[in-house]
Amino acid sequence: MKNQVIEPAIRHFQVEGTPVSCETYGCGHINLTYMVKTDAGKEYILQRINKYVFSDPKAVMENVGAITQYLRERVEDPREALNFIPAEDGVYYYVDEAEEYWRCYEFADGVCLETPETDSDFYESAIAFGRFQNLLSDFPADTLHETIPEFHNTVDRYRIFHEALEKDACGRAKDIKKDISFVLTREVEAGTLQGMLEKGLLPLRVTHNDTKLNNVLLDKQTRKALCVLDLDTVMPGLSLFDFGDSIRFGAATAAEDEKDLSKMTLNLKLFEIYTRGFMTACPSLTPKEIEMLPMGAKIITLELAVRFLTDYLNGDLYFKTDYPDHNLVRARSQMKLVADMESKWMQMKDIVARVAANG
Ligand code: ADP
Ligand code: GN1
Ligand code: MG
Repeated sequence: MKNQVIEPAIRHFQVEGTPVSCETYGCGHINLTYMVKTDAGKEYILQRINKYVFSDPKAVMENVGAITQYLRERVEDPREALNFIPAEDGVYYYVDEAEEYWRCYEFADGVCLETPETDSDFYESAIAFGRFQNLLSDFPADTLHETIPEFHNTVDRYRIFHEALEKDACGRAKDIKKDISFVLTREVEAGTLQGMLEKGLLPLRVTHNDTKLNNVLLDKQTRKALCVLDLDTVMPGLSLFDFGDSIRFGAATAAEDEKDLSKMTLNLKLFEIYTRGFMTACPSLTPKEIEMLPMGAKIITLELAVRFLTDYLNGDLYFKTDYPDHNLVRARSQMKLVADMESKWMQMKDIVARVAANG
Protein backbone atom coordinates (compact mmCIF):
# COMPACT_ATOMS: atom_id res chain seq x y z
CA MET A 1 0.00 0.00 0.00
CA LYS A 2 1.29 3.49 -0.86
CA ASN A 3 2.02 5.63 2.13
CA GLN A 4 1.85 9.26 1.05
CA VAL A 5 3.62 10.47 4.16
CA ILE A 6 7.31 9.81 4.56
CA GLU A 7 7.55 8.58 8.13
CA PRO A 8 9.45 11.32 9.97
CA ALA A 9 11.40 8.70 11.96
CA ILE A 10 13.54 7.90 8.91
CA ARG A 11 15.19 11.33 9.16
CA HIS A 12 16.81 10.24 12.40
CA PHE A 13 18.83 7.47 10.74
CA GLN A 14 22.11 7.90 8.88
CA VAL A 15 20.74 6.90 5.47
CA GLU A 16 22.34 7.83 2.16
CA GLY A 17 20.36 10.48 0.28
CA THR A 18 16.95 12.02 0.97
CA PRO A 19 13.92 9.74 1.34
CA VAL A 20 11.56 10.05 -1.65
CA SER A 21 9.05 7.26 -0.95
CA CYS A 22 7.82 5.21 1.98
CA GLU A 23 5.47 2.26 1.58
CA THR A 24 4.16 -0.35 4.01
CA TYR A 25 5.92 -3.59 3.28
CA GLY A 26 5.77 -7.37 3.82
CA CYS A 27 3.33 -9.69 5.60
CA GLY A 28 4.66 -9.69 9.18
CA HIS A 29 2.05 -9.94 11.94
CA ILE A 30 3.87 -7.90 14.56
CA ASN A 31 5.89 -4.82 13.64
CA LEU A 32 4.94 -1.92 11.40
CA THR A 33 7.26 -2.27 8.41
CA TYR A 34 8.00 0.28 5.65
CA MET A 35 10.25 0.23 2.62
CA VAL A 36 11.93 3.58 2.10
CA LYS A 37 13.67 4.70 -1.10
CA THR A 38 16.02 7.65 -1.30
CA ASP A 39 17.11 9.95 -4.13
CA ALA A 40 20.54 8.28 -3.90
CA GLY A 41 18.94 5.10 -5.22
CA LYS A 42 19.18 3.36 -1.86
CA GLU A 43 16.47 1.18 -0.26
CA TYR A 44 15.87 0.69 3.45
CA ILE A 45 13.49 -1.11 5.78
CA LEU A 46 12.11 1.15 8.50
CA GLN A 47 10.27 -0.55 11.37
CA ARG A 48 8.29 0.56 14.37
CA ILE A 49 8.71 -2.10 17.03
CA ASN A 50 5.43 -3.40 18.46
CA LYS A 51 5.47 -2.33 22.10
CA TYR A 52 2.42 -4.41 23.05
CA VAL A 53 4.36 -7.51 22.02
CA PHE A 54 7.84 -6.40 23.10
CA SER A 55 7.58 -4.59 26.41
CA ASP A 56 11.31 -3.77 26.39
CA PRO A 57 12.26 -2.71 22.82
CA LYS A 58 15.70 -1.63 24.00
CA ALA A 59 16.40 -5.20 25.14
CA VAL A 60 15.19 -6.45 21.76
CA MET A 61 17.65 -4.15 20.00
CA GLU A 62 20.49 -5.20 22.31
CA ASN A 63 19.84 -8.85 21.37
CA VAL A 64 19.46 -8.16 17.67
CA GLY A 65 22.60 -6.00 17.64
CA ALA A 66 24.70 -8.62 19.44
CA ILE A 67 23.44 -11.44 17.22
CA THR A 68 24.02 -9.62 13.94
CA GLN A 69 27.52 -8.65 15.02
CA TYR A 70 28.28 -12.24 16.02
CA LEU A 71 26.99 -13.52 12.69
CA ARG A 72 28.84 -10.88 10.68
CA GLU A 73 32.13 -12.14 12.13
CA ARG A 74 31.35 -15.70 11.05
CA VAL A 75 29.57 -15.61 7.69
CA GLU A 76 31.40 -15.87 4.36
CA ASP A 77 29.19 -13.50 2.37
CA PRO A 78 28.34 -10.17 4.12
CA ARG A 79 24.81 -10.39 2.64
CA GLU A 80 24.16 -13.28 5.06
CA ALA A 81 23.93 -10.88 8.03
CA LEU A 82 21.49 -8.00 8.46
CA ASN A 83 22.85 -4.47 8.33
CA PHE A 84 21.38 -2.02 10.81
CA ILE A 85 21.70 1.70 10.13
CA PRO A 86 22.66 3.78 13.15
CA ALA A 87 20.50 6.67 14.32
CA GLU A 88 21.97 10.15 14.88
CA ASP A 89 23.45 9.22 18.25
CA GLY A 90 25.10 6.04 16.93
CA VAL A 91 22.69 3.56 18.54
CA TYR A 92 20.58 1.30 16.39
CA TYR A 93 17.18 2.68 17.35
CA TYR A 94 15.39 5.99 17.64
CA VAL A 95 12.68 6.83 20.16
CA ASP A 96 10.09 9.38 18.99
CA GLU A 97 7.99 11.85 21.03
CA ALA A 98 5.28 9.23 21.49
CA GLU A 99 7.88 6.85 23.01
CA GLU A 100 7.69 4.60 19.95
CA TYR A 101 10.87 2.71 19.04
CA TRP A 102 12.07 2.72 15.44
CA ARG A 103 14.90 0.90 13.68
CA CYS A 104 16.27 0.91 10.17
CA TYR A 105 18.04 -1.77 8.15
CA GLU A 106 19.55 -1.83 4.72
CA PHE A 107 17.03 -3.46 2.42
CA ALA A 108 18.36 -6.97 1.82
CA ASP A 109 17.67 -7.65 -1.82
CA GLY A 110 16.56 -11.26 -1.98
CA VAL A 111 13.53 -13.42 -2.60
CA CYS A 112 11.08 -13.49 0.33
CA LEU A 113 8.28 -16.05 -0.09
CA GLU A 114 4.93 -16.75 1.56
CA THR A 115 4.84 -20.25 0.04
CA PRO A 116 7.70 -22.17 -1.57
CA GLU A 117 7.66 -21.88 -5.35
CA THR A 118 9.84 -24.96 -5.79
CA ASP A 119 10.97 -27.85 -3.58
CA SER A 120 14.45 -26.39 -3.73
CA ASP A 121 13.23 -23.08 -2.26
CA PHE A 122 11.94 -24.92 0.76
CA TYR A 123 15.13 -26.99 1.07
CA GLU A 124 17.14 -23.75 1.02
CA SER A 125 15.00 -22.23 3.79
CA ALA A 126 15.85 -25.29 5.90
CA ILE A 127 19.53 -24.72 5.16
CA ALA A 128 19.19 -21.08 6.19
CA PHE A 129 17.49 -21.77 9.52
CA GLY A 130 19.59 -24.86 10.27
CA ARG A 131 22.80 -22.98 9.51
CA PHE A 132 21.61 -20.04 11.59
CA GLN A 133 21.09 -22.28 14.60
CA ASN A 134 24.36 -24.05 14.05
CA LEU A 135 26.27 -20.77 13.78
CA LEU A 136 24.77 -19.64 17.07
CA SER A 137 25.61 -22.87 18.89
CA ASP A 138 28.48 -21.17 20.76
CA PHE A 139 26.74 -17.84 21.28
CA PRO A 140 26.76 -16.98 25.00
CA ALA A 141 23.09 -17.65 25.71
CA ASP A 142 23.17 -16.00 29.14
CA THR A 143 23.90 -12.60 27.55
CA LEU A 144 20.56 -12.65 25.71
CA HIS A 145 17.48 -10.93 27.14
CA GLU A 146 14.30 -12.98 27.17
CA THR A 147 12.39 -10.63 24.83
CA ILE A 148 9.08 -12.44 25.36
CA PRO A 149 9.10 -14.53 28.54
CA GLU A 150 8.01 -18.17 28.13
CA PHE A 151 7.63 -17.58 24.38
CA HIS A 152 7.38 -21.24 23.36
CA ASN A 153 6.47 -22.68 26.72
CA THR A 154 3.37 -24.45 25.47
CA VAL A 155 2.21 -25.23 29.01
CA ASP A 156 2.26 -21.51 29.79
CA ARG A 157 0.46 -20.74 26.52
CA TYR A 158 -2.37 -22.99 27.71
CA ARG A 159 -2.39 -21.24 31.09
CA ILE A 160 -2.86 -17.90 29.32
CA PHE A 161 -5.56 -19.47 27.13
CA HIS A 162 -7.46 -20.64 30.24
CA GLU A 163 -7.26 -17.10 31.65
CA ALA A 164 -8.64 -15.63 28.43
CA LEU A 165 -11.41 -18.23 28.38
CA GLU A 166 -12.37 -17.45 31.97
CA LYS A 167 -12.43 -13.73 31.28
CA ASP A 168 -14.11 -14.08 27.88
CA ALA A 169 -13.63 -10.32 27.39
CA CYS A 170 -15.69 -10.10 24.18
CA GLY A 171 -18.30 -12.79 24.88
CA ARG A 172 -16.91 -14.90 22.02
CA ALA A 173 -16.41 -18.22 23.87
CA LYS A 174 -20.02 -19.42 23.50
CA ASP A 175 -19.72 -19.57 19.72
CA ILE A 176 -16.46 -21.49 19.54
CA LYS A 177 -17.10 -24.45 21.82
CA LYS A 178 -15.87 -27.04 19.32
CA ASP A 179 -12.63 -25.13 18.79
CA ILE A 180 -12.08 -24.81 22.53
CA SER A 181 -12.69 -28.50 22.97
CA PHE A 182 -10.20 -29.37 20.19
CA VAL A 183 -7.32 -27.64 21.94
CA LEU A 184 -8.33 -28.76 25.45
CA THR A 185 -8.42 -32.44 24.51
CA ARG A 186 -4.78 -32.10 23.42
CA GLU A 187 -3.55 -30.10 26.41
CA VAL A 188 -1.63 -32.90 28.12
CA GLU A 189 0.17 -33.96 24.94
CA ALA A 190 0.97 -30.31 24.19
CA GLY A 191 3.19 -30.21 27.29
CA THR A 192 5.36 -33.15 26.15
CA LEU A 193 8.36 -31.19 24.89
CA GLN A 194 8.32 -28.67 27.74
CA GLY A 195 8.32 -31.64 30.12
CA MET A 196 11.26 -33.24 28.33
CA LEU A 197 13.17 -29.96 28.43
CA GLU A 198 12.61 -29.66 32.17
CA LYS A 199 13.82 -33.24 32.69
CA GLY A 200 17.00 -32.49 30.71
CA LEU A 201 16.06 -34.87 27.87
CA LEU A 202 16.23 -32.09 25.29
CA PRO A 203 18.96 -29.41 25.13
CA LEU A 204 18.24 -25.71 25.45
CA ARG A 205 19.88 -23.98 22.48
CA VAL A 206 19.97 -20.46 21.07
CA THR A 207 17.14 -20.64 18.56
CA HIS A 208 15.34 -18.28 16.19
CA ASN A 209 11.84 -19.08 17.45
CA ASP A 210 9.95 -17.62 14.46
CA THR A 211 11.05 -19.69 11.48
CA LYS A 212 8.33 -18.85 8.98
CA LEU A 213 9.34 -18.93 5.34
CA ASN A 214 8.80 -15.17 5.09
CA ASN A 215 11.51 -14.67 7.72
CA VAL A 216 14.22 -15.88 5.36
CA LEU A 217 15.67 -14.50 2.13
CA LEU A 218 16.95 -16.48 -0.84
CA ASP A 219 19.52 -15.15 -3.28
CA LYS A 220 17.75 -13.68 -6.33
CA GLN A 221 20.14 -15.22 -8.84
CA THR A 222 21.07 -18.57 -7.36
CA ARG A 223 17.94 -19.11 -5.16
CA LYS A 224 20.30 -20.35 -2.43
CA ALA A 225 19.79 -19.51 1.27
CA LEU A 226 20.91 -15.94 1.81
CA CYS A 227 19.86 -14.36 5.08
CA VAL A 228 17.65 -14.97 8.10
CA LEU A 229 15.36 -12.06 9.06
CA ASP A 230 13.22 -11.15 12.07
CA LEU A 231 15.66 -11.73 14.92
CA ASP A 232 13.37 -10.28 17.61
CA THR A 233 12.71 -13.61 19.26
CA VAL A 234 16.19 -15.14 19.12
CA MET A 235 16.46 -16.60 22.61
CA PRO A 236 17.24 -19.89 24.29
CA GLY A 237 14.69 -22.42 23.06
CA LEU A 238 14.11 -25.82 21.49
CA SER A 239 15.44 -26.64 18.03
CA LEU A 240 12.32 -28.76 17.62
CA PHE A 241 10.18 -25.66 17.55
CA ASP A 242 12.39 -23.99 14.94
CA PHE A 243 12.01 -27.10 12.81
CA GLY A 244 8.30 -27.40 13.58
CA ASP A 245 7.37 -23.80 12.89
CA SER A 246 8.90 -23.99 9.42
CA ILE A 247 6.86 -27.13 8.73
CA ARG A 248 3.67 -25.54 10.10
CA PHE A 249 3.98 -22.60 7.75
CA GLY A 250 5.88 -23.85 4.70
CA ALA A 251 4.95 -27.53 4.39
CA ALA A 252 1.24 -26.79 4.70
CA THR A 253 -0.85 -26.97 1.53
CA ALA A 254 -2.67 -23.72 2.33
CA ALA A 255 -2.01 -20.32 3.85
CA GLU A 256 -2.07 -19.84 7.60
CA ASP A 257 -5.41 -18.02 7.24
CA GLU A 258 -7.11 -20.27 4.67
CA LYS A 259 -10.86 -20.38 5.27
CA ASP A 260 -11.52 -23.52 3.23
CA LEU A 261 -10.27 -26.12 5.68
CA SER A 262 -10.37 -28.89 3.09
CA LYS A 263 -7.35 -27.20 1.49
CA MET A 264 -5.25 -27.33 4.66
CA THR A 265 -3.12 -30.47 4.90
CA LEU A 266 0.51 -31.41 5.49
CA ASN A 267 2.55 -31.95 2.32
CA LEU A 268 4.69 -34.98 3.22
CA LYS A 269 7.08 -34.39 0.35
CA LEU A 270 7.87 -30.91 1.66
CA PHE A 271 8.09 -32.33 5.18
CA GLU A 272 10.78 -34.74 3.97
CA ILE A 273 12.64 -32.05 2.04
CA TYR A 274 12.77 -29.71 5.03
CA THR A 275 13.81 -32.55 7.35
CA ARG A 276 16.72 -33.37 5.05
CA GLY A 277 17.83 -29.75 4.80
CA PHE A 278 17.56 -29.05 8.52
CA MET A 279 19.47 -32.18 9.51
CA THR A 280 22.18 -31.44 6.95
CA ALA A 281 22.67 -27.84 8.12
CA CYS A 282 22.38 -28.68 11.79
CA PRO A 283 24.42 -31.84 12.36
CA SER A 284 24.57 -31.43 16.14
CA LEU A 285 20.95 -32.54 16.70
CA THR A 286 20.84 -35.29 19.33
CA PRO A 287 19.14 -38.64 18.63
CA LYS A 288 16.31 -37.60 20.97
CA GLU A 289 15.82 -34.33 19.12
CA ILE A 290 15.71 -36.19 15.82
CA GLU A 291 13.19 -38.68 17.17
CA MET A 292 10.96 -35.85 18.39
CA LEU A 293 10.96 -33.77 15.18
CA PRO A 294 7.39 -34.78 14.21
CA MET A 295 6.27 -33.83 17.72
CA GLY A 296 7.95 -30.43 17.29
CA ALA A 297 5.83 -29.84 14.19
CA LYS A 298 2.61 -30.96 15.83
CA ILE A 299 3.03 -29.11 19.12
CA ILE A 300 4.06 -25.79 17.58
CA THR A 301 1.03 -25.96 15.28
CA LEU A 302 -1.19 -26.64 18.26
CA GLU A 303 0.54 -23.82 20.16
CA LEU A 304 -0.25 -21.42 17.33
CA ALA A 305 -3.89 -22.56 17.34
CA VAL A 306 -3.97 -21.81 21.07
CA ARG A 307 -2.28 -18.40 20.60
CA PHE A 308 -4.64 -17.34 17.79
CA LEU A 309 -7.66 -18.53 19.79
CA THR A 310 -6.44 -16.69 22.90
CA ASP A 311 -6.05 -13.49 20.90
CA TYR A 312 -9.53 -13.97 19.41
CA LEU A 313 -10.99 -14.31 22.91
CA ASN A 314 -9.06 -11.25 24.09
CA GLY A 315 -10.37 -9.10 21.24
CA ASP A 316 -7.42 -9.26 18.81
CA LEU A 317 -4.81 -7.33 20.74
CA TYR A 318 -1.63 -9.16 19.72
CA PHE A 319 -1.57 -10.23 16.06
CA LYS A 320 -2.34 -7.80 13.23
CA THR A 321 -5.74 -8.72 11.78
CA ASP A 322 -7.43 -7.72 8.50
CA TYR A 323 -11.04 -8.59 9.45
CA PRO A 324 -13.01 -9.34 12.64
CA ASP A 325 -12.63 -13.12 12.85
CA HIS A 326 -9.18 -13.32 11.26
CA ASN A 327 -7.64 -14.88 14.37
CA LEU A 328 -10.42 -17.49 14.55
CA VAL A 329 -9.84 -18.37 10.89
CA ARG A 330 -6.13 -18.74 11.61
CA ALA A 331 -6.80 -20.89 14.69
CA ARG A 332 -9.10 -23.20 12.74
CA SER A 333 -6.63 -23.66 9.90
CA GLN A 334 -3.95 -24.59 12.45
CA MET A 335 -6.29 -27.10 14.12
CA LYS A 336 -7.03 -28.67 10.75
CA LEU A 337 -3.30 -28.98 10.16
CA VAL A 338 -2.84 -30.64 13.55
CA ALA A 339 -5.61 -33.12 12.71
CA ASP A 340 -3.95 -33.87 9.37
CA MET A 341 -0.59 -34.44 11.07
CA GLU A 342 -2.30 -36.86 13.44
CA SER A 343 -3.65 -38.83 10.50
CA LYS A 344 -0.16 -38.90 8.92
CA TRP A 345 1.73 -39.52 12.14
CA MET A 346 3.34 -42.83 11.24
CA GLN A 347 4.42 -41.50 7.86
CA MET A 348 6.01 -38.45 9.49
CA LYS A 349 7.93 -40.69 11.88
CA ASP A 350 9.02 -42.99 9.06
CA ILE A 351 10.28 -40.06 7.01
CA VAL A 352 12.39 -38.76 9.89
CA ALA A 353 13.81 -42.22 10.57
CA ARG A 354 14.61 -42.72 6.89
CA VAL A 355 16.31 -39.32 6.51
CA ALA A 356 18.28 -39.90 9.72
CA ALA A 357 19.46 -43.29 8.43
CA ASN A 358 20.20 -42.39 4.80
CA GLY A 359 20.56 -38.61 4.68
P1 ADP B 1 7.38 -8.94 11.78
O1 ADP B 1 7.91 -9.22 13.15
O2 ADP B 1 6.23 -8.02 11.77
O3 ADP B 1 7.15 -10.22 11.04
P2 ADP B 1 9.80 -8.71 10.12
O4 ADP B 1 11.06 -8.22 10.75
O5 ADP B 1 9.68 -10.14 9.85
O6 ADP B 1 8.56 -8.18 11.03
O7 ADP B 1 9.57 -7.89 8.77
C1 ADP B 1 8.39 -8.05 8.00
C2 ADP B 1 8.76 -8.37 6.57
O8 ADP B 1 9.56 -7.30 6.03
C3 ADP B 1 9.59 -9.62 6.35
O9 ADP B 1 8.78 -10.78 6.27
C4 ADP B 1 10.30 -9.31 5.04
O10 ADP B 1 9.42 -9.51 3.95
C5 ADP B 1 10.54 -7.81 5.15
N1 ADP B 1 11.89 -7.46 5.68
C6 ADP B 1 12.23 -7.27 6.98
N2 ADP B 1 13.53 -6.90 7.09
C7 ADP B 1 14.03 -6.87 5.84
C8 ADP B 1 15.31 -6.54 5.28
N3 ADP B 1 16.35 -6.16 6.05
N4 ADP B 1 15.45 -6.59 3.94
C9 ADP B 1 14.43 -6.96 3.14
N5 ADP B 1 13.20 -7.27 3.60
C10 ADP B 1 12.99 -7.23 4.93
C1 GN1 C 1 4.34 -13.73 14.29
O1 GN1 C 1 6.40 -11.57 13.39
P1 GN1 C 1 5.96 -12.67 12.46
O2 GN1 C 1 4.78 -12.33 11.61
O3 GN1 C 1 7.12 -13.20 11.70
C2 GN1 C 1 4.70 -14.22 15.68
C3 GN1 C 1 5.10 -15.69 15.61
C4 GN1 C 1 3.96 -16.51 15.01
C5 GN1 C 1 3.58 -15.94 13.66
C6 GN1 C 1 2.37 -16.61 13.08
C7 GN1 C 1 6.86 -12.15 17.97
O4 GN1 C 1 5.47 -13.85 13.45
O5 GN1 C 1 5.38 -16.18 16.92
O6 GN1 C 1 4.35 -17.85 14.87
O7 GN1 C 1 3.29 -14.52 13.76
N1 GN1 C 1 5.78 -13.42 16.23
C8 GN1 C 1 5.73 -13.00 17.52
O8 GN1 C 1 2.27 -16.30 11.74
O9 GN1 C 1 4.82 -13.29 18.28
MG1 MG D 1 8.42 -11.74 10.45
